Amino acid sequence: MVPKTEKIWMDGKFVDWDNAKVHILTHSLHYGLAVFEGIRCYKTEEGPAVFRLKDHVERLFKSAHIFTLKIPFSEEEIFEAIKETIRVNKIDSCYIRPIVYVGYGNMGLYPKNNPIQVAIAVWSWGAYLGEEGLQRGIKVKTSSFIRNHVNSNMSRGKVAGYYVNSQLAKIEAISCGFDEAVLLDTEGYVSEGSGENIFLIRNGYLKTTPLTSILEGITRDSVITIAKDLGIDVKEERFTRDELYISDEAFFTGTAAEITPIREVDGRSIGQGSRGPITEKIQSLFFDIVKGKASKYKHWLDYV
Ligand code: PPE
Repeated sequence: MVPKTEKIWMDGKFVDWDNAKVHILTHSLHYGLAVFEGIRCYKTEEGPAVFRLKDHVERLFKSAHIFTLKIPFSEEEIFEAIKETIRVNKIDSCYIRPIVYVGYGNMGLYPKNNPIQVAIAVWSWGAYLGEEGLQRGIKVKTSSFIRNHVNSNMSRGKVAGYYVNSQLAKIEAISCGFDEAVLLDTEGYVSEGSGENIFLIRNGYLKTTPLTSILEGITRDSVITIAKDLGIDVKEERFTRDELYISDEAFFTGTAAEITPIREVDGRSIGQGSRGPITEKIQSLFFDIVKGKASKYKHWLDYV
């Protein structure tokens, strides 16, 4: 169960957690058109700080733009509402879920006459793929489900409907005894995890999927920056599943997943079959950054 907090922001007002309800004929619930964000706020010595808040709010508005949803608030209003939701709930580390959805009104596939509504919830969310996964790495299965074609679902938009494909992959992976799925794109190259971007490391350089069939991850972008700062070469190039099999190290990135090492893919161990040294170095700097311990990256933090 999601651990409750006190209040949820709904269309400009705070509502008690238990009363944060919508009508059963809410359009998005039936047809999957809702854009959302996943953001984390970390406890730091100077109080709670949100990681790359501006970038997340911008992506929310870009997602809405792609799907022609007109958000009835400005970017500044959503930015402030997120910070206010954290303050009101007196929480110093949390996951933040803003969602823009098509409300109750007409049914049928033309959403343009329905109200566009916005909600922001926060709750405490620990390691997405387990604390042990962060330390030791996880077991991944190449999914039998293919990532949506670039002209099917608009991968640049973080839209609810995108995640039906992800859930098919995740359910299959778990039922086969794995921790997570990696999906291939329509041409057979590696795209991303069900809710994460993916990186591999070979001969000291980092490789990650180019921004074609994947979500433009903010953690992915952070890792590229961190790696370059550490003097590690980064290639944004497509790669095959067998390149993953013979990589020295691999990891997933995402707001929820943070930086989760991959220790096995389809029954083949990756490197030593545990978290690799370069992954550990990047992961450790990432956690220092989000916890406000790396002054060079303070501009990525927004104090609540
Ligand atoms: N790809 C997908 C498909 C994805 O859902 C995410 C985030 C990413 C890449 C990484 O993006 P970023 O968070 O900007 O680094 N997935 C979100 C939803 C997870 C969930 O289960 O809900 C997240 O990590 O918040």
